[in-house]
Amino acid sequence: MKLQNEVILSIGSNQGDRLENIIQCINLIHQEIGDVTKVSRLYETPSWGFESDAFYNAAVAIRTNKSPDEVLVGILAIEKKLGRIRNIPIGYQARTIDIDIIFFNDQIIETEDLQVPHPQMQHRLFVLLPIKDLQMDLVHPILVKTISDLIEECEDKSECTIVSDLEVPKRN
Ligand code: PH2
Ligand code: MG
Ligand code: MG
Repeated sequence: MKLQNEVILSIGSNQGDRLENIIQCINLIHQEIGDVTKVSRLYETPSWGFESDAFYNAAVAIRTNKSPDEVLVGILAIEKKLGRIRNIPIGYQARTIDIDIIFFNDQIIETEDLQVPHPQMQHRLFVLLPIKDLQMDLVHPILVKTISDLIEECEDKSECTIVSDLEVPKRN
């Protein structure tokens, strides 16, 4: 049966073995949330919005029959498995792994737990550049702009460098 939902996830790590964290994360997403169909290149990006070590960032596209809430539950479980400790939020903190839902089909979701599209994505080059690598002709359902448009208009000019290619996990 065809998996119904196309979901774009942004992944970041700035603590521990960043490469290992990102690779493990992609594999766990594939095992536990949905088929990973596309993977961006890996970027090193300066910490945005808080003083901390540089991040590794990437993006993936998945296909899944899970609902947005079910995807979120899966994400939180993977973050926990990869050693993320969530303290009482006092702004941003360094983390072994962070997984954010950027798009869920072209749906607009506003609940207490989840906002999709991710409300900050258009302001963050570390989200936009990896998503452009996916080459999917995505259009932001609220701003009605392509990823290339958003990159062009983005006020974030931070220096994001390509580290390496990343592999798409083998099909189950
Ligand atoms: N995530 C944040 C805040 N700042 N900066 C970079 N470079 N990469 C991130 O993934 C990131 C960030 C909040 O989740
Ligand atoms: Mg985040
Ligand atoms: Mg997050």
